[in-house]
Amino acid sequence: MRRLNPFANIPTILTAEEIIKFAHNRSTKISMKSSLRMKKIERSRIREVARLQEFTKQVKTKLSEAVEQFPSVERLHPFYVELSEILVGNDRLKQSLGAVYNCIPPIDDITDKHLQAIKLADDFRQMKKSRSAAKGRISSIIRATADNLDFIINAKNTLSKLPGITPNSPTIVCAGFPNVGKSTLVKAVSTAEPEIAYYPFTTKSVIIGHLKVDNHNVQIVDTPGILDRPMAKRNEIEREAIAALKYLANVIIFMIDPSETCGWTFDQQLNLLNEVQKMFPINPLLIVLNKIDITPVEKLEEARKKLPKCHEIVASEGIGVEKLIKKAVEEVDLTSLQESIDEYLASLSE
Ligand SMILES: Nc1nc2c(ncn2[C@@H]2O[C@H](COP(=O)(O)OP(=O)(O)O)[C@@H](O)[C@H]2O)c(=O)[nH]1
Ligand SMILES: [Mg+2]
Repeated sequence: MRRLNPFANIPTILTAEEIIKFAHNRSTKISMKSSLRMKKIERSRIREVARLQEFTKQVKTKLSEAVEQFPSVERLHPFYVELSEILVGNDRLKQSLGAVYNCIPPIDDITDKHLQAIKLADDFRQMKKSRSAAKGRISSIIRATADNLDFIINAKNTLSKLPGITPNSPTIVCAGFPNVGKSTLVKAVSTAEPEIAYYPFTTKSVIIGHLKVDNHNVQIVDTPGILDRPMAKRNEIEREAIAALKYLANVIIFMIDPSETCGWTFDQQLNLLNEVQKMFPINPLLIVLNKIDITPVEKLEEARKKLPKCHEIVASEGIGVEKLIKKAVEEVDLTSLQESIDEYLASLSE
């Protein structure tokens, strides 16, 4: 199964000073095995040329790796595009990547000119001077783009912590107030070890459970601190981060605790349900009454009256959960999910 946080496997990106130091170390380690019959000055020339070439090669490799190994925004799953926009800003990111890449042609120019000078020089001191002048000028170019490299490094660090999603699996997202039983449900149905991942603007981690329904790998995502309190208490950025879940949730399970032992009244829970429905108008949503084992009959009757189409479970006992998950997966339009995945994968290999 292909798990996908497109930012998770970017190799280390070096800062400007690290690149300079790394390339310098490599270039000074170069020792040329030249024939002893050769004149000393020619041996020096070969060595100076090789050192400058090595310096340039290492610098260029580090710069282009930073850019090329960073996934391009156009090819990201919309879930990550949205989060990358909120967390780092896609325009600024593109700008920084472009700026780093644009350092390469002038570095080539400087290298060519100074290699020429080394080739024409007629004493050792002149050669050495040309080599260090080239390194100095190249280092200045890299230092001038230090902010861009720092920006890319920070972006990588932030984005690599996002949850890895499997784009070809139906994804169920759990919502509802704290203590209604969301984590209990996720634990009850997950067969593989759940993953724990960071989600922006919450202090808690999201938990992604994995299970199999018929032949499908299904993910179930518990989002503590995200879809568990009224939106009025959120700032704009938090709301956007929550809205990004619309790309992830093929179906939402909204859990209600009619026993009210969670500490929230039934009506408060209905209000949150309304908000979540407004926030995710497109995503299919199942309403679930949990803890019906400890809900007084009259409260249960009232809940059923107000929510005639809801499902009923006892998450802590695993009662009704299998049927619920089956229903949830039925809500997912698997054909169109497969089509959008095919499209997405095709765009990756373009
Ligand atoms: N009686 C009863 N307790 C439950 C049920 N499901 C969850 N709980 C309990 O409710 C509490 C909160 O559950 P939890 O899954 O942590 O809620 P979350 O905050 O929504 O993730 C825990 O003490 C659970 O054991 C249930 O179906 N019946
Ligand atoms: Mg929980």
